[in-house]
Amino acid sequence: GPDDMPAEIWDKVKNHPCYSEEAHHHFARMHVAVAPACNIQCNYCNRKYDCSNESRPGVVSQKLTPDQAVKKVLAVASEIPQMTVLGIAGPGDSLANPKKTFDTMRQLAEKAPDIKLCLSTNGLALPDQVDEICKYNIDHVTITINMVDPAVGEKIYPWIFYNHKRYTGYEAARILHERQMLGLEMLTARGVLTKINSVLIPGINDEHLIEVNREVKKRGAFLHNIMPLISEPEHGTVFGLTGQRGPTAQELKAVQDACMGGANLMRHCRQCRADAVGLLGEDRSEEFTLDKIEAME
Ligand code: CLF
Ligand code: SF4
Repeated sequence: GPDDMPAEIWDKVKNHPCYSEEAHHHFARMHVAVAPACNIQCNYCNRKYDCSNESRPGVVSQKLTPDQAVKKVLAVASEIPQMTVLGIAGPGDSLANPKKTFDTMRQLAEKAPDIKLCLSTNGLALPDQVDEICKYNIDHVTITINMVDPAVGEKIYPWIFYNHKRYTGYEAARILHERQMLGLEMLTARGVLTKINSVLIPGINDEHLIEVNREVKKRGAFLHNIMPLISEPEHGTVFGLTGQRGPTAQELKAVQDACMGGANLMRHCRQCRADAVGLLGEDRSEEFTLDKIEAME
């Protein structure tokens, strides 16, 4: 609340439904699915569906061009006055699609300056994009960080695509880890508020997430959102095929409790889809499909 943080930070969180538990009862966010490509592979992801780093896996969102996305945001903003935040969270990785993501953000910064801009990324491309992020006043960035040790990381990420080259195994996880830490430090230095998402994968990073919490706190992360792996074998992810299960509610709570006293925890995440519209936990995306928006004009 306003009593335990500096005024300029409170100003950024007070009407952001993900960054403030209180705000999520009153303010809505929307996502536009402008970012189809991804530059890494997570073992819990199936590319046919939304990025499960930020969004509910197993959902197919309607992909938009930047111009269609801007139209949609302006239409939603005029229908839902509580809509304060626009996020880009897939269906792939926002920063693996920099032209589409920043074209959307640039237009919105001009046409809808009151809407806060937010994005979510796996962090691999982040250090190269910090200047662009600051240029359009994107002051909320989520990085999905599932490990701070490449030996854990290689069980989660089979490969990354970086500097025109594919890396696998330990080396892939080491590069991803270094880029995530560097990106987080750079955002903190520029005053961008950061949230860290971690996917809790029983038997792989459950105990390790305490160390993740410690390391991201040290680098200035504002919030840590520990989310349960949603394992859906029918969607054919690697973890689905190996029988990797998600955590029980008690296991999730135990890891969150073990992290108390470290970076502040977000506990009200609803694992939104990449084209979500409305209050957290509410889904009004069907009211704002492209054909309906065109009919509103
Ligand atoms: Fe979207 Fe994410 Fe921004 Fe929020 S969602 S990009 S920070 S505006 Fe929020 Fe949804 Fe959880 Fe994400 S409840 S999945 S944390
Ligand atoms: Fe899938 Fe997201 Fe991982 Fe990319 S970052 S592989 S879209 S879960």
